[in-house]
Amino acid sequence: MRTTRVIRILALSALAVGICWVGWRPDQGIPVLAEPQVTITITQPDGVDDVVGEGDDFATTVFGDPWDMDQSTDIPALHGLPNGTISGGLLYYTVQSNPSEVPLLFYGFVGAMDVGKLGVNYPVNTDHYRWLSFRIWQPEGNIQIRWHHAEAFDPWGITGYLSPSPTDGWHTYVVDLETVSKGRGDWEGQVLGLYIISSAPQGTQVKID
Ligand SMILES: [Ca+2]
Ligand SMILES: [Ca+2]
Repeated sequence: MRTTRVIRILALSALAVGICWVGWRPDQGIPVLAEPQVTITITQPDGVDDVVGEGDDFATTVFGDPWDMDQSTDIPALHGLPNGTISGGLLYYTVQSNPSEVPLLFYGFVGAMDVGKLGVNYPVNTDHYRWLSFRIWQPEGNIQIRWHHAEAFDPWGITGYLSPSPTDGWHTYVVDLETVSKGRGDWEGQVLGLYIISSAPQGTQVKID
């Protein structure tokens, strides 16, 4: 779903306003007219039922396929989530004895053919993409984001537990990966692997929209 007033899609996005400004200085001796000051009043958007366009979302821009959990190809590397399924626009999984790792972007296998939507083929430029937003239903436990800088586990980084802690109901997290509290590493350089980590008691069922 591409609603924009309420963030529903899973997206790693750039939030940047680029301003290109070209100026010049007139040659001396050429008169310059003084323009009266102009006051601009913005009447729309006014904060009521506003709809704004989507930003530059990594999966949409790079893969042409947003992480909206509408296709099985959204999370192709479900080997990291053996009980995961995608159905009806949602990703479902059940936490096992270890935390569940949702591979939004899998870095690839060293020594194997790198084919398809792998991080080694399509790394995330952290100078451009820094916000991760996702809607998740996880009744308890904790959630972290982990990333990898090579076609291997090392080097890697991870956030601290996201706030607020998950509760019984849907919640949309919007994480600034550059400034969020880290458990290790920094959001920098090229990122080849990106995971959502669900820590919860074994048997906890989780949904991501
Ligand atoms: Ca999709
Ligand atoms: Ca969805």
